[in-house]
Amino acid sequence: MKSNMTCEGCGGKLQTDDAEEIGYIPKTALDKHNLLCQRCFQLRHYNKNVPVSVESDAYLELVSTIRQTDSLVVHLIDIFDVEGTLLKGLPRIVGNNPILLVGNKLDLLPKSTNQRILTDWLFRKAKDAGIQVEDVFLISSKKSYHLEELAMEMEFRRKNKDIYVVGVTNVGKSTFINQFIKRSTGIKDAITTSYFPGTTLGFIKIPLNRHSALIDTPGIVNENQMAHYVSKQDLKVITPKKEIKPRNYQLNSGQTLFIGGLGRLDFIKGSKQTFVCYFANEVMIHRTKIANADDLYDRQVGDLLSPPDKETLSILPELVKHSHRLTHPYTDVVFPGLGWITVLDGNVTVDVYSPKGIAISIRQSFN
Ligand SMILES: Nc1nc2c(ncn2[C@@H]2O[C@H](COP(=O)(O)OP(=O)(O)OP(=O)(O)O)[C@@H](O)[C@H]2O)c(=O)[nH]1
Ligand SMILES: [Mg+2]
Repeated sequence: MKSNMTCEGCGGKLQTDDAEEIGYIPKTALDKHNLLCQRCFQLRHYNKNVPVSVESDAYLELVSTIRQTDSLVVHLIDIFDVEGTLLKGLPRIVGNNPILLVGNKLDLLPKSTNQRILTDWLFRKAKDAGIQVEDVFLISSKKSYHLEELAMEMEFRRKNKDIYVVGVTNVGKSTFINQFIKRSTGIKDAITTSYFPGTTLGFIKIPLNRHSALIDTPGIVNENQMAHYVSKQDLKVITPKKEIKPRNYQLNSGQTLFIGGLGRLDFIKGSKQTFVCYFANEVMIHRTKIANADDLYDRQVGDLLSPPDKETLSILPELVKHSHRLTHPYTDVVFPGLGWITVLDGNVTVDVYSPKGIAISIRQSFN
C-alpha cells in the first residue's frame, strides 16, 4: 500500500496495521472503488463514533501551513454559536491571505432574524478579534441558502488560487464542501460529516480545475466550546436540528429561568417584562423563584433540569455567576453553545450563570 494514500471521507492517512489508529482500513477493503477508513465507514453506515486520539495541536499545526500558501480562505463559523466558533487566532493560522467570513446554519435562526443587523454585527466581531475580512455571508449548507451567491464571490475572489475552508470543529465545513461536490459532479455526501466534533482529520482536496482545489481542513479545537463539556447524548439535545421556536416568558423581578441545568438567569431588578428564549426546542426551560432556585437545582439537576445527563454532570465545570446591568431594549444574553435570551424592554439587572470557562456575552438582538 502506498504510504501517501488518504481516506476520501476524513483525509486521514490510510494504514492497514493498527485498527485503533487513524486511517485504519482492512486489507480486504483496499480494492474497493471508494477508499474509506473503518471509522468513516462506521460513521456513515452505523452513525457510530470511534473516538480518535490526535492532539489538537497537531491539527492546528497542519492547518497553520495555510499561512505559507497563496490562497483564498473561507472562515466558516456557526451563527448559532459565534462566540465558540469565531477563531480569534485566525491571522496567525492563515497569514495574509484574504478571508471571507461565512456564518453557517442560517436555517436554525427564526425567519424573523434581521440578516442585515446580523451581518453588520459579524463584521464588527471580526474586527474586534483582529480579523480583517473581505466580506461576510450568511448561509445554510444543509438547506443550500445563499450558496449560489457565495460560490460566485469565491470564484471572483480566488483569482485561480486554491480555497481553504477553515474553522472550529463541527461548524459544517465538510457539509459545505459536499454541497459544492454535489453541484459539480452530482455525487452526494462525498466527505464524511457527523454531529461529533473532530470528524475531518486531514486536508481533503477537491479539484476546481487542473491547477487549483477547494480544500476541506480538520476543525480547530476551541477548548471553551460547550460541545466539549457535554456527553454525546446531551450534545444531540442542545444542538438544534431545525428552526428554533422562540419561547416567551413574562417575568417579575425575583424570578429565575433555568436552561435545563446548564444555564440560569436570575431577574434581580427591573419592571415586569418579556424574556424571549432561543434554545433547541428539546431543551427544557424551567421558571421558578430566585429564593427556591438553589434548592431546586440541588434536588433536580439531571432530572427536571435536564440536560445535563449523568455523564455530562461528571465532566461539567460548576456554574458560575456574573451580574449584568442591561440598559438597552432588545438585548441578548448569550449562553455560548446553548442559545440566548432576549430581554425586550431592558433597564434590568440580571445574574447569569454558565459553566466555568464558558463566558456569557451580551449583544444587541438581531430579531
Ligand atoms: N442545521 C444545520 N446543521 C448543519 C449545517 N451544516 C452542517 N450542519 C451539521 O453540523 C454537524 C457538523 O457538520 P460537519 O460538516 O461534519 O462539520 P465540520 O466542520 O466538517 O466538522 P469537523 O470535521 O469535525 O471539523 C453535522 O451534524 C451537520 O449535519 C447547516 O447549514 N445547518
Ligand atoms: Mg469536517
